[in-house]
Amino acid sequence: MDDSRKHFDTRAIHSGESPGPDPGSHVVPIYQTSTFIFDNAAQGARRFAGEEPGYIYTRLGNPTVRALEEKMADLENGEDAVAFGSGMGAISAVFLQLLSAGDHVVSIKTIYGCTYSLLTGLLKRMGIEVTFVDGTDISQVRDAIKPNTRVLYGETPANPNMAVLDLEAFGRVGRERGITTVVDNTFMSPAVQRPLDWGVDVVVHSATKYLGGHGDVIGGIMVGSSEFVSQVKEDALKDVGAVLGPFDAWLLIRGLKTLPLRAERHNTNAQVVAEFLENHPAVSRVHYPGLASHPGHELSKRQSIGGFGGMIAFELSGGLQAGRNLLDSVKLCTLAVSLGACDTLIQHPASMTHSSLDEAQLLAAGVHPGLIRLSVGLEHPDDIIYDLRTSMEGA
Ligand code: LCS
Repeated sequence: MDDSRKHFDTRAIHSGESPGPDPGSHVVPIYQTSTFIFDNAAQGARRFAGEEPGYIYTRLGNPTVRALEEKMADLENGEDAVAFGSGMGAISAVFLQLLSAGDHVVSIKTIYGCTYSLLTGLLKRMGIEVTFVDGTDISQVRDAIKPNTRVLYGETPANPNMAVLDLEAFGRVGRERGITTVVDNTFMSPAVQRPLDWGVDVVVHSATKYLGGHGDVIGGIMVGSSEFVSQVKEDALKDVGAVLGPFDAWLLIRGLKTLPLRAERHNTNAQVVAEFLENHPAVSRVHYPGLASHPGHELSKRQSIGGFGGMIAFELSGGLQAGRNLLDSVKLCTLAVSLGACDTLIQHPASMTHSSLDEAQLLAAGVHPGLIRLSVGLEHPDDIIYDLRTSMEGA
């Protein structure tokens, strides 16, 4: 690494924050405008022809959105980034950019419910085929590759069962076979895990989660090579149009400045809560990579930074009904989907985030019907534990 390169915590605050045309602003201004004025007709023509830099129209680029993209490219150690109106906007754009009718995707089997339904619904209808494999066994990824495979898709830790994918091995398989590897880094954020460092080609995010960090914005980000990012901007963003608005970009820039601090607290809180759950008699199984009992613990220790993230999944000995009772009893934890917010969120994947999968698909994807998912927030851990314990014990 270049010695002059600043620490991650410093870059989260300073990257992408160049003053631009308004040198008096301490923070990046919100350029809340749909279009940009040309000095004259010739300049407009030059900008459209790509002969002169400068903004044209916010769907094609906006200074506030650009500041976010520069910050995220830096934090993920990528060459460039492009922002979207949602995580699904980013994921669908990447698939649309990389795939044509007749192509094949190898995806790990446990992924966010809408990514699963995108692959098995819309993309299937467009003539794209998918094979789902158990990503914890990298030989399954390799063996599923066909001559028409164009994308290897992974998510780690997986939503919702926290299965861990070996990023280095995944990137290597892609490189050996000349296939683009794409990894969803939503569950960790670049404060905890940087897939590009392990040889993965493209990172996608639901920026809605840890990047924003406050549960007040929907957004998406894709990070990769400058060449791929400019292709996506030219095709899958410009012509499909899932753009991020300037105000939402500004909220994400603001959130990112405290990502390193928030990640530290999410990590330590989740570790303590996972240990509490593992030792509670009402809990039959805890899925958290920070626990020695997790099959991906050693791997996660190697490929994550400073902890194991804020997401936990667990099963109760009383099964689905006990889980429903818990969701209805909690008082501090918020009963809501999404994750990565300041408060602790609790939800039931089979009937909520992954309800687009039928029972057989859920089982095949490794999602237990009674699984409860917890996004551990920034509250004092004793208060989170108190709420969970009293709710599980029916107090
Ligand atoms: N990738 C992952 C891993 C996700 O968890 C989500 C949303 C997305 C992509 C899509 O991002 P969005 O378009 O919502 O910004 N996950 C959700 C969840 O687990 N609960 O609610 C949404």
